[in-house]
Amino acid sequence: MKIFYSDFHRKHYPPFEVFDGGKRVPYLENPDRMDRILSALNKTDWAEFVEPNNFGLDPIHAVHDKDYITFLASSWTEWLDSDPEVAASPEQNALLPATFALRRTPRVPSTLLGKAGYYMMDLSACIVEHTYSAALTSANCALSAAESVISEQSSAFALCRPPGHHAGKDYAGGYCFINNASVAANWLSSKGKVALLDIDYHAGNGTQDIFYERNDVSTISIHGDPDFEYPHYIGFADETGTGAGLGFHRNFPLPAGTDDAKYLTALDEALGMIRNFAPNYLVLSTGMDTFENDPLGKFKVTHNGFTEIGKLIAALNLPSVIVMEGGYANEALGANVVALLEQFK
Ligand code: OKP
Ligand code: ZN
Repeated sequence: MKIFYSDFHRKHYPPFEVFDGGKRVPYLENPDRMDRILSALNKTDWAEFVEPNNFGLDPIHAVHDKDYITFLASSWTEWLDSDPEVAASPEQNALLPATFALRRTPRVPSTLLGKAGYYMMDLSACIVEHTYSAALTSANCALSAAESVISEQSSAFALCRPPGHHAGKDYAGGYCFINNASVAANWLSSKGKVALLDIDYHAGNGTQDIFYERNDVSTISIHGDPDFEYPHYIGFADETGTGAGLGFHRNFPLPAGTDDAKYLTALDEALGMIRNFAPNYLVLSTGMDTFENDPLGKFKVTHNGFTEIGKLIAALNLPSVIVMEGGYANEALGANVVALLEQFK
């Protein structure tokens, strides 16, 4: 299986993030995650690593607001220029706003910090020097995997970092800046009908936002109920799309403690909907944070659970773009990714 990956992600490693309660903690979405996955894949006899191609900005702008992308591109330098303390020790700093656009008005602020609060949904999408380039490279991994799925009509893995599914048309959040899976799904949608299934533990709010009015890309997310879980404001069962997209989005909010059996029941229902939609391609937003030991999750999916999840999804028999999202139990991450991927060989 082709694995699209670039080492460039290492240059995006913010020195901290801010947890609930205002606690500054080490950045959980760290390069070590990739090292664990790489070493597990290297032990298989089927992983073929490929550098991503550069698709330019057009496929990114096709999904994201242009001014938002410009903000990502220019904000770090502006942040350095605006604050001598940041310039004195850039490696200890990150761009984060402390004021947010409450129930967003259409007026885009003119200042850097105004824009930051407008274009960010939380305190975990920290921008540092190479964040924008790393996010572009990550999106190029997803696009390259999509291109390979078209040319080979078989599945490919985009080993993306930073992840993407929380990034909306014009906002960053939850370690995500560019919505890799959505960029790939939108690119694929010119070749056929696309189903985008999100199995990350957190609701794929960005993906929901991007395709909410469309019927050519059907989006489904299975996740911790936003009644108790991040992202808190989106991902509820009654959100099913709007306009032409009505009925083409589905959320499966599940309770804390969801185990293999309960997870597989929900997955089976989601897969039934995908079969009804009869897509030509599948994009799989693959988060491993449903795992029982994940520090950010409250589900109880086991290692064997990921094998079963992989089997059920692979049985759709669709050429699939498998896109890496979250998963923070680093010591188990490699084995869990391999367990799922093996079902798609
Ligand atoms: C990204 B992905 C927890 C705060 C939540 C953000 C979580 C982002 C998850 N105390 N911080 O979907 O894996
Ligand atoms: Zn997640």
